[in-house]
Amino acid sequence: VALLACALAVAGTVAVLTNTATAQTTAVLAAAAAVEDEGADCAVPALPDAGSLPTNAKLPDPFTRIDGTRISTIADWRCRREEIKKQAEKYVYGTKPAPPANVTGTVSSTNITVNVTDNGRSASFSASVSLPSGTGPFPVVVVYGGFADTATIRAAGAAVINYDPYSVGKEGTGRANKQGAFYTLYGSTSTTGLLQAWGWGVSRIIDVIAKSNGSILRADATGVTGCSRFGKGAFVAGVFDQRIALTMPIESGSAGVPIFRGIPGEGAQSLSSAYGEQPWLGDAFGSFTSAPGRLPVDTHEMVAMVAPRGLFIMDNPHIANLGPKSGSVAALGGAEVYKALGAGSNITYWSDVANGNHCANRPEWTTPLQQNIRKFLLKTGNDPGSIRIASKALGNLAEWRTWTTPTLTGGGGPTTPPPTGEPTTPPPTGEPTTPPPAG
Ligand code: MCU
Repeated sequence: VALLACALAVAGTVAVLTNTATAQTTAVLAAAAAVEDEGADCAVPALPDAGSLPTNAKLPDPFTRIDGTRISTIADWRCRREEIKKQAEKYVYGTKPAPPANVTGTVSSTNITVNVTDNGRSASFSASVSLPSGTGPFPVVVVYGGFADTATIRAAGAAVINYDPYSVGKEGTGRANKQGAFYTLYGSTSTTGLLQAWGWGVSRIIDVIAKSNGSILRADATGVTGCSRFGKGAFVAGVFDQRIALTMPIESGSAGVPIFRGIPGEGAQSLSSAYGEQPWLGDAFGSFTSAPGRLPVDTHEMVAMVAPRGLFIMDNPHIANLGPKSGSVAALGGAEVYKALGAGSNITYWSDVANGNHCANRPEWTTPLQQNIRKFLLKTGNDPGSIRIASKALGNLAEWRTWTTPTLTGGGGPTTPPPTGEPTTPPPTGEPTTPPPAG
């Protein structure tokens, strides 16, 4: 029933604006990294088993290392981020394998094929490509399952790759019988969940684009988006591949952006429901569904892992099951890391929308969608991000943290924005704008 509702919702009309931006030269803000994981060389302490973790009812401090010390420089973030990555893999999503031994494929103006060999096994998948008008090579937005405003994406000047995540990780299987290209390579009993597997597929698409001759698609400017379960997936793709320049989850709900600890009484899908519905999360998350306070990480740190790259979180304040208040707390918490890295203007969280239908195409998002594509993919714009939370779906970060946001010194952090690229408008202060409730 939910899927049918989603399918009907995307069929709605789309407000399309034409990109009128001129090709001004703008310093590149928060260029994506050239590699999937810039911190792969960082030493991360051994992580305890799930059963011996302490309880912390509040959101863990993103700035405090596993050894208890706090980071003090922007450059320190690179290896702190690697700690969060390892925790997120071990306790939440499952391991994302290191880049495979061999990735080949083809890119045409209508299709992309991906062949991967790793672990002595091979698997393939493909996806269709829709180019915008104009002359390439074009930046790419990988759209999961068709759930996004693809007309606006193309009108803004980016190509759309129509990615079927189920070709990489199927739904409807038990946890011990996972299927799809990822599990062909890494085993049907892999404890890695579908969200991570789907993101792995996006990473392999980027590998193929990078190895192509670059005349059709650009590998240095990839976006990713999707709605609902595919919003969960798009979020996780951006968290675990630092080559992704723009991450755009839509109405992701539990197991997506909202804090796992969850605002009591909000009515969000429970963790046990999300964990049990499909093997989206890693198998290890089963220990935490009724004890999220024992998680040493929460989703504000997944938001932080995307920093300082572009992040545009779209949320729906009208469906309590999506946990939009818990989503706002994740965004506000993660935005503290963006600010500490000097990239506060690179995150947008937007739940101030009128239409309550799940996965509807929304006129409110057309302009910020275009602005984000220009800024992070085409690199022809520099509009600051904004935090626009519908007042009825506003959570209170202050109730969720005991930590303060440090002033990190120095530059030279991973993908740090160059000082010349600073926007002229002040970045969001973290104080959400709360427009009057719509209707
Ligand atoms: C919000 O995403 C999911 C939700 O977690 C599921 O419980 C429901 O069945 O499907 C939603 C969805 O993916 O809708 C398209």
